[in-house]
Amino acid sequence: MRAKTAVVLGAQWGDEGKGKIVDVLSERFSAVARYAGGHNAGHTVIIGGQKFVLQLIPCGVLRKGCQGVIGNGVVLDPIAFLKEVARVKELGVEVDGALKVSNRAQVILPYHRMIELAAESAPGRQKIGTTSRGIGPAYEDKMARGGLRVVDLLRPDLLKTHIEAACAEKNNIAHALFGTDPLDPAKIYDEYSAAAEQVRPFVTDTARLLNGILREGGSVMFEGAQGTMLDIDHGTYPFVTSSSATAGGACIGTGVGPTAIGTVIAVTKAYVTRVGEGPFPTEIHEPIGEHLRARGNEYGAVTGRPRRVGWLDIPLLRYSNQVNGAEWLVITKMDVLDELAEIPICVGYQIDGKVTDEVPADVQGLERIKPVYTKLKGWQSSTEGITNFDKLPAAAREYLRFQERESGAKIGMVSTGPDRDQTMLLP
Ligand code: 2SA
Ligand code: MG
Repeated sequence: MRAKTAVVLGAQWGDEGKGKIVDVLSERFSAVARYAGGHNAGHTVIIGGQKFVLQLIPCGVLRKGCQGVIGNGVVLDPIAFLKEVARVKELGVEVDGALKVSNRAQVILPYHRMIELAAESAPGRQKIGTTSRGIGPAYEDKMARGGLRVVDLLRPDLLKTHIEAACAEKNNIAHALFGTDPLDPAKIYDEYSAAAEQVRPFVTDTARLLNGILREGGSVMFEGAQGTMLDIDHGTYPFVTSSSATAGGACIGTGVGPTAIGTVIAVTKAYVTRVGEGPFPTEIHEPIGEHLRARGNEYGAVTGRPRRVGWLDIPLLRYSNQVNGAEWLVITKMDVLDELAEIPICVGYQIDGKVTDEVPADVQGLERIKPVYTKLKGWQSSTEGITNFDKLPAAAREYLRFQERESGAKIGMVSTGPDRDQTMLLP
């Protein structure tokens, strides 16, 4: 992990504990950049008992002297952004100058949320179980070349005509398709032109900034949001988010070229969770799932939704390592398994009688998977806060080494609790 740049991302469906890991590693980096997603993310960091839940702001800003960047691949809700800035300032974090927003990032506007809410509840539409933040519709506009970028948010004349034209179109669509009441463009303009002035000091060409930092010998960490299986291309489509959560997204979403990527670190829970709809091969339907949910506090950091819980899935982890080119794994929430006598791990997929480790591309295929489990011995003692690998119970060490052998990536770090200090490096 000594490369000058590292991508830190989720290997599963998000909530792997990236926030904490980015925070721990940020000590070694001059800058931390978010490259995808928006305020649908919920990155939790606990420092000295104080809890920070960051949605848009990269976790690196919590470390004094670390430059935070919101890259062009992010969709930015200016109102949510300003609220979050105010919130972290209140907690004593220095933000001015330490946080920059890409002038090429896309802007989320109120009609994005309106359309998402309507579409999610419309009969005949596929319900994804989204976070209702307008993320999907904002990326739709980006790809359709009809979006508003931060650079244009800052030009009142452009902002006005954009909002008027967009409202005329979106109000019509939303009304025709979903019977939704129209939004008032004048009201939106007043609110967003005022917000734009407050966002202005943060805005810059962040690709230029990041490449400059690298040229001068500095180091950059790319902070992923959501997870590999929620990636728009590589995830369990259509039950995915609308951005490139995988490692390739770091280049696209920041304007730093692939030759500058030093290493990729995939964060994975010692088990698996997913929130929202969609296939989940190792999902637990027995009461033990409820135990893990409660023990691991598996509720959405942003929406409070209960997360679905499942056993560690090796084919999925291998798939994630492949798609991301991940060399390193970080295992989080080990301690949540402390009470179990034995721990099932999925080592293969049985589909229509045949065992494979290929992850099907289609939802139907994913839903036909019968996981092939192997059972490892539990350790039934507390691992919470242990910071030395040799002090872990033998069965816990074997659980980790098994993941390493089976997934083909090296475990660099294990987290044994939410605090910064509850972290161990592996020999
Ligand atoms: P969206 O809103 O368009 O991105 O939703 C599409 C799918 O992506 C999932 N998704 C997430 N899954 C896990 N964690 C996320 N962030 C928050 C958290 C979520 C929360 O950290 O807990 O508080 O509920 C996140 N963001 C998006 C989403 O569930 C859909 O399946
Ligand atoms: Mg989260």
